[in-house]
Amino acid sequence: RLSTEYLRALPKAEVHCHLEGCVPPETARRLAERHGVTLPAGARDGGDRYLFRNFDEGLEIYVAVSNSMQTRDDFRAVTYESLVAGAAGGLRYREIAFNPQNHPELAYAEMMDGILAGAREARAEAGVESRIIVAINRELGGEAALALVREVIAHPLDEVVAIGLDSNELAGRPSEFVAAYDLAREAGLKLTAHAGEHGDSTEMVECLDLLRVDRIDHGYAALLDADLLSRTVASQIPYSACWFVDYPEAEVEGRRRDVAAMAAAGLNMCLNSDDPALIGPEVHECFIDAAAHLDWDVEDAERHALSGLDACFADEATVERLR
Ligand code: ES4
Ligand code: ZN
Repeated sequence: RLSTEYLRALPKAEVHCHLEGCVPPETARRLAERHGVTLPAGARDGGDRYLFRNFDEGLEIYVAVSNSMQTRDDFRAVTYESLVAGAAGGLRYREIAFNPQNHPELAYAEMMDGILAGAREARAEAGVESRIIVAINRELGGEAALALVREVIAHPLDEVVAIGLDSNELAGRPSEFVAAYDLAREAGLKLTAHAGEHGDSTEMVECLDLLRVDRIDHGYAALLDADLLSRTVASQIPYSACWFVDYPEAEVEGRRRDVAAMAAAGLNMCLNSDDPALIGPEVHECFIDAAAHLDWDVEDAERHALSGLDACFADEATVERLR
């Protein structure tokens, strides 16, 4: 059995991690107090853990924590601290998604400036590389998404590599976002989207056929759709799977089974933390738990640890340097 020291030190890359899900409760409470934001009880009463029983409650905390990040320096500090925390567990590369629409009090350029400053500090001090995904909140609809993509394009930045689509999968079908994805693609951005975690495989097919995504975030519903499964095994489009779920133990077991089945089916899959502070485990803890449950040997561990680099949207020279 692989030791935790080995798995912690192993250089790892991940591509599915939400910035606002990287804020520890103590930091969230400090920011909320500073800016006069009321956090839900689950963010106030759990000490060093967030307390929630299902995805909706988790998302409610996520949005409240997002609302507590209101200045350029809040973004700088959260980005810096989250990357350093990852690097302490062997993280070498992270693609960070964030939701500008959940921070209406701050201009896009200011948020980005803070995030990129934090990323630069973490790169210099902890040797962790990063890129940014601007994530669309699907609950706010296609028009707002299009406006967001226009804003992204108006502020071109080398570190901003892609757009994503997240928040409640049951609140907005991918087909609503065709115009936003077309515009982003024309501007040279890469495309990813959450699908097949809470929604069914038809949403994943829409992501492939209508949004023409370069990657699928989650995607467990492919296991229930033989056509989609064989299609994506053949295409080898990357899936960014997440090892832990945020709610009861039964669902964690189900997730472990899904991830194991995806790998066994031959999908091009990498392992990610999703929301390390909100859910609890950092990326190295995902690897420690996965190694134990999937009975990895050294070869398996090394392959999984860098599979995020096969799925990532950084330039080739950066990827080669990290390999
Ligand atoms: C998220 Cl796991 C997940 N799914 C959708 N939206 C999200 N935002 C933060 N974490
Ligand atoms: Zn996610």
